[in-house]
This record gives sequence, structure tokens and C-alpha cells, in this order.
Amino acid sequence: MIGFHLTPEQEELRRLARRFAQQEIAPVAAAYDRSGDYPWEIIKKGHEIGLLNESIPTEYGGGGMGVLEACLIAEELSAACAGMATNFMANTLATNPIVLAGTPEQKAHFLLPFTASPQMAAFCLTEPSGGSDVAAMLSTVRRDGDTYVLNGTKTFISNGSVASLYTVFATLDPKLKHRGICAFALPATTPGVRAGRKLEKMGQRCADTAEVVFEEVRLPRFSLLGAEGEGFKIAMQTLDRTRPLIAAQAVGLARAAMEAAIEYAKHRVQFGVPIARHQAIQFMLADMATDIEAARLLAWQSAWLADQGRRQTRESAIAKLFATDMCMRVTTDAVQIFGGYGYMTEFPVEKYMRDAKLLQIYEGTNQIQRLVIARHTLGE
Ligand code: COS
Repeated sequence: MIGFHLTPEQEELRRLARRFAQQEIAPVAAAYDRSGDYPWEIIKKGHEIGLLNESIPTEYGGGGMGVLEACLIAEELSAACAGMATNFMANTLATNPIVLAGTPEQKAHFLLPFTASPQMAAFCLTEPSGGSDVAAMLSTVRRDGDTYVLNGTKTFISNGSVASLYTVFATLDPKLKHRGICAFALPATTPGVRAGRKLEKMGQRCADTAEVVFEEVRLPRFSLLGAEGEGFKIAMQTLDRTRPLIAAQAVGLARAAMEAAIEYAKHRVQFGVPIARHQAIQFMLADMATDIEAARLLAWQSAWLADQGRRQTRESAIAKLFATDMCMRVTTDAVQIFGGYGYMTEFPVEKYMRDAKLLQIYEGTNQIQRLVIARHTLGE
């Protein structure tokens, strides 16, 4: 039996997230977009009501929620501001390797103090030389007695300059390819760790994106997540669980763009009638509504599979690909429906379009998603 209804708890969570997003985030989204400031006030409130760290088990101070619940939150936050949502979601991305691969002692050590107050974590995978070919990373780690020594530069790191906790990937030897990669958890205060300048972006401007540099960073063995050489799989398993959230984010952002377009089309008069009466506009709105529904179902399906403990690499890639390409189309069409006004910064839709572009790029470009889907489709 297939059911598409949410449980009363999930409905309540959705209402909570929607209320928070519409009351606290939406009114300040444009101002944060202009200033590019990091929205600590919003993060603090989100932490207070349990919308941060939702995926961390309750015994470590988190919300103990599944991927589906995380999708519900992501959709609602993104409908108010995709950049703010990215800050929340990057925190989930970064803490997932600890949740997935940490021992109970590591989880208690890294997560308990972290969840006790509003703090952020960052997932340090991408490097200046590349983000798609993870196995080719250049950051290195070497054993030195009872310690590891980490060196390398990571870039485009969400929450990079504001995080107090990092999960970092580095290789024992680049020649080992994916089998040499190790995953570590470490506090940002570890000597040798330096967050670089915040990078200026086209959209999602209040989302922190920065370079993080590791210079002779000495770590105890306790920092290693999983076994040596398991880092690649930990990163992939993490992304399998977070790509549905990006799909849900795309649904929320597209929904906001469609709602703005509907409102505008009902009031903008051309040729003597509101433009919503013209079939050209109606068909655009119909396509938006259809695509949004389809994308949400894909996001929920991949999230549901993850919550069943099933491997859903293919499904999460499909959801991420379809939903984020959909979001780019919908936000672009929303600007089109607004016409000249849509291109002006005093209306919200140009921000939606700028914010949408990043969704096709981060957490694996959509070309990488196609590659993953093709390999699974070909049975490789
Ligand atoms: N779950 C578990 N294991 C996985 C996996 C997954 N999702 N994906 C791959 N693996 C395993 C494979 O089974 C293989 O295992 P064996 O060593 O036992 O053979 C190993 O990992 C290597 O896999 P593969 O050969 O597919 O690796 P590739 O180097 O070809 O890379 C892609 C695979 C391209 C899919 C990967 O590098 C990727 O996802 N890149 C994008 C990364 C990304 O999203 N970056 C954004 C940064 S985060 S904002």
C-alpha cells in the first residue's frame, strides 16, 4: 500500500517550519541578500525551536529526525530564503559523517557540546583543483606516531568561515585514489586551521561560503571517522542522504516563485484582462505546478528510501537533478511572467532566479548526477 499522507507529527513539523520561515525569514530575506551578512539571529531562533541539527540523534542533543522530516524543513525554509536554508542544510551535511560513521564516544565528544548552543558545522570536501572528482583530492594526511597531520586547502565550503566544527576529507596517498581517503572531525579552534575570506556570490548571498586552510594540523587518532580509507564512502553515503534535501530546497524555492508569479498574473492587466487569463501565462503556470508536484514526490521517495535504511544513490541523484533543473526553469519563467518588473531588484523573483542557479551546482553538479544515474541505469 502506498500512502502520500504525512503523519500528524510531520504535519506539525511542517507547520512549525512554515510559520518560522514566513514570520522570521521572509520579511528579512531581501535585506540579508543585499548585505550578505550571516543571519546569526535566524540561526539562533531556529536552534531554539528545533529546526537546526534535526538529523542528529536525540541522545546527542539533536532532533532525531529522518531524511523525510529534514526535507519538510528544507522546503519551508527555502520558500522564504534559499540562502538561509543552505546555512541550515550545510550544517546537516557536515554533521552527517559523524552521525553515520562516528563511534558512540566520538558522537558524544563532538556532538553534545555542539548541539548545546547555536553553532554551525562545515563539510570540507571540495578543493580549488576540483569538486566533482572526489577521488583526485590533493589534501593529504600522514600518520605521525599516535597522531595524524593534515594539510590542504578546501574551497566553496558552506559555513566555512562561521563553523566551530569541521568534517574534513584528506588522502593518505593520492595514488590510492578513493581507497586512500580518510574522514576526520575536528573543532575549528584546532591549531593550524584557518578559515579564509568569505566568498562573494551571485545568489544565496547570506549563505556563508569560504575557503578553509589546514596547515600541519595535528589530530589525535580519535578524530578519524570510520577506518582509514573509508572517507570516500562516508562522503558518498552522506551525499546520498543530503541530496534529497537539495531537491526539497528546489521545491520550496520554485513554490515561492510560482506563488509570486500567480499573484502578479492575477493583477497585471494587459489587453484588457489580467495576464492570468491569457493561455500563454496559464500554460507556464500549469507547467510550474506539475513540475513542482513531480519534484516533491521524487524528493520524498528518495528520503523515504533513506529512512528505510535502503541504498538510494540513484534515487537521490534523480531527485536532485530533476528538482533543481525544474527550479531553474520555474524561477526563470517567474521572471518572464513579471516581465520588466521581474528583472528589477524591488521584486522578489530575480533573487529566486539567482538563488536557484547554485542548486544545479552544489552537492554534485547536475552533470555528476547524470553520471551517477547513467552508471546505475547501465548496471555498472
Ligand atoms: N555509497 C556507497 N559507496 C559508494 C557510493 C555510494 N553512494 N558511491 C560510490 N561508492 C563506492 C563504489 O562502490 C566504489 O567501491 P569499491 O571501492 O568497493 O569498488 C567506490 O566507492 C568508488 O566509487 P566510484 O568508482 O563510483 O568512484 P568515482 O571516483 O568514479 O566517483 C562520483 C564517483 C563521480 C559519483 C563521485 O566522485 C561524486 O559523487 N562526485 C561529486 C561530489 C560532490 O557532490 N561534490 C560536491 C561537494 S559537497 S557541496
